[in-house]
Amino acid sequence: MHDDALLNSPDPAELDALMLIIKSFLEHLEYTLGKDKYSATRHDIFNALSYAVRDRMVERWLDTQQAYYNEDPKRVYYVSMEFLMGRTLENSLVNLGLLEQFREAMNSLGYDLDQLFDQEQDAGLGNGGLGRLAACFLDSMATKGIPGYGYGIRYEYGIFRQNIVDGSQVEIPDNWLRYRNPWELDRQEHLHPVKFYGRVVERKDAGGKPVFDWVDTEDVMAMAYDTPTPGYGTNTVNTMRLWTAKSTREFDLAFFNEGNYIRAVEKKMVTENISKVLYPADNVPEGKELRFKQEYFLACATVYDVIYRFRKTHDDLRLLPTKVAIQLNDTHPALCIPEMMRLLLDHYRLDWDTAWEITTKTFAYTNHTILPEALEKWPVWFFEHILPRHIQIIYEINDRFLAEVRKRFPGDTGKLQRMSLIEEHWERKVRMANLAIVGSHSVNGVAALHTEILKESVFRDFYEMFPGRFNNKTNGITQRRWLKCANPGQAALITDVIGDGWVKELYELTRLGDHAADPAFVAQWRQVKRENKERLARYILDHNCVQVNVDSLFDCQVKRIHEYKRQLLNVLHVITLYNRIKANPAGDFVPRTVIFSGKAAPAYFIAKLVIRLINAVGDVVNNDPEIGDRLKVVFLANYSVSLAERIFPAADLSEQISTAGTEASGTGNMKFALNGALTIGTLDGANIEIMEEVGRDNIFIFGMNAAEVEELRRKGYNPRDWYGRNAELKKVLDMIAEGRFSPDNHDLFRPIVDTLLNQGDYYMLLADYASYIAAQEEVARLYLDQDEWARKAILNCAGMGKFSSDRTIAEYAREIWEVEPMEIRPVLEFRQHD
Ligand code: 4GP
Repeated sequence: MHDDALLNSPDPAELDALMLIIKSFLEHLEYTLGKDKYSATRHDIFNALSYAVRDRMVERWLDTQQAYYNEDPKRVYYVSMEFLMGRTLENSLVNLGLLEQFREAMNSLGYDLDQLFDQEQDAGLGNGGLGRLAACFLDSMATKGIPGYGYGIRYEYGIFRQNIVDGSQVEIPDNWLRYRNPWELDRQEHLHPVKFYGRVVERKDAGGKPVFDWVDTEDVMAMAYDTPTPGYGTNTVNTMRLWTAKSTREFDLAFFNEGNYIRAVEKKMVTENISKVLYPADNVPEGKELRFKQEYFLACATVYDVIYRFRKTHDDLRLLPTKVAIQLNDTHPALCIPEMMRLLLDHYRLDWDTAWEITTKTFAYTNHTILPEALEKWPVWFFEHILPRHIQIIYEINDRFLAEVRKRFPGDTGKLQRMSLIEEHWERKVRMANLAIVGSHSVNGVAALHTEILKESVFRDFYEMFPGRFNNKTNGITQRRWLKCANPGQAALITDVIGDGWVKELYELTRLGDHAADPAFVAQWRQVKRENKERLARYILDHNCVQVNVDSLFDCQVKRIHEYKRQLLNVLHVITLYNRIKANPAGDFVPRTVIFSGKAAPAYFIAKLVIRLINAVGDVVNNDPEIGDRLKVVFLANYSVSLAERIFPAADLSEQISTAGTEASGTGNMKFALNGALTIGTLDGANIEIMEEVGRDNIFIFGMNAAEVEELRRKGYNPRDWYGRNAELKKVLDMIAEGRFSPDNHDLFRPIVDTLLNQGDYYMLLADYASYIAAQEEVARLYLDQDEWARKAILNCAGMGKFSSDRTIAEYAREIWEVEPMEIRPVLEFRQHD
């Protein structure tokens, strides 16, 4: 043990605090884990430390829950099929204000805290932007003192691990709970039944009113696991409650009595499958029965819990909307709407109008994508088979709603067809977005442009009918995780000049602008960036065996692999650069390291082929001695929150190059700019608002805007025109098509070129190519002036105030939820917690 630091500590109170931490850690190591210094692994040390941290969180957590119980504020429920939390230890220490104490305590025992952080497995219970947004929102709700809860599913397997084998993505199951999850507490007492299948029997009650009994169901139990979510610089610790599926009985007695023990156990296993695995698709629905059951499982357990909690202190359900706001994170949890109706009608026996008013005043819906293929629709027969009572309720909602539409727009049958909750094609389907809009009092998009597109095209009919329902809430990110923890060098530098107010109020960063002209500050800024790049370069060498030049421009595109995000356009640029160097080997080129990272949905053929192409291009470029370190291409495997935390701080250039009108918002764009990268991007999603904040001179904008994309599509877009007109582009596409990057299989990448030349190039890469290349030339020119580049990077960071999720949450709280922040004071009395 190295206890010198401890012994030298001058302040007795501090010494006490350190001793308590050490005691708590050692007790957990011994009593919780049953280990001593001989048997403890690094992971045991991590777990014991995490328990010691959790203990400190639990005190404030109970205080917070007690205060909610006593003061009965309006509560917010953020319901989401995904929470992409990443790691928890460092963030908790930072939010609790205990980082330095724990660092010192662990140091005195001979442990390096940063190394222990790396022991933690990511909680990867999400695919991408939508799930990560939910995680940032939990941080901001607690920080802003909003009485909030996250409700989701505790998948046993989160998003798959991505390995790259011979250039291709290979998916490995993510068994994240194998080494225990020290942050959660199981709540055996919160066990709610969830029904499936069966049939509905109609009868009359004593007063002659119809009663609907849902009978002969197969039931699954939903069991709660709670994770405390602490705010920064407050006593508030909120709850994320995740449901896990348990069979109703340990054994199915019918089988058991027949002596069929194995069948009995099998049945139990099948039931528990519901919470087994996260569906790994981003921005597209998975039309599988199991996914449908997962969505209902979440809806049913959550609505039950919300009403149960409300009824602990209230009898009159009509008051529910004054005490409860439920935000639906996309349509995935939209079954909450008919589920609440079912409880209010069938269980609490309210009349339809009262139940409907309570429901619509309680729910609000956020849309996260306008890709038409991404709007969820479930076959009516799934409902008839699995949720027979819910489809009756949905029909009734629809009948009443369409009657209103008819009244407002007489004779407009097109409108009726488009707005109906039921799509009447050969397979009848329930349109979940229509259900979510009709059943909510608020519908929001996640960036200004996105909301305009919702109002003007995707949901135009609904906007005409309910103009007041639509509103925008531009996304944000938490600066605690994405700057303070991820980039301690830059965070410290900023704090040196403007103080640390930015950690709670990101608009404070505006004051950084004054320092952009200070040469000493610019030099320090460049130094921090360089150290971050060195760190990433070491990671790349360790994981990809590629030595990159830290003086080169780190050009990064990290996000899910999707055609609309156009990683392929970036590859076309890389090959263009390669050709230019090859054509002029003695020329002067600004050296670049192009970094890609991201997962493709396992069934998404073209996206996986793009990963292969990136790696294949890397093989050629990285091993060409004539190219040297002027160009390198690396694909970092297994993009995750913790890998993102390494990449953002080291980036010079942020690639946000989706076809205008396709990316709802993006949040990676914000993380990059906050970490001092310049953006090259289209006028899409939140890029537009980033441009407004940082100034047109400090961002590289290229390509068509959303209106121009529409216009070209209307006129008729022929990608071959662009191919024929641009010799460099033609050469690049020919090289891919002819197998220049796949010498052993010449046709390997032909499908990629086919999507562009023979299948219409839906995302219009070819139309934007020339403008993209020109913008990249401008990037390279600016990079030659390192001080000027750094100055612009500082101005980017200074302009990020708007993009804190604290601002976003404050807007939701004020404009949608109508909840007030609440201060939590420590209480000492016996804590009562639900
Ligand atoms: C994503 C959007 O693609 C992204 O633009 C947005 O920033 C994010 O949601 C958060 O709002 N959508 C998804 C999805 O992740 O699965 O639909």
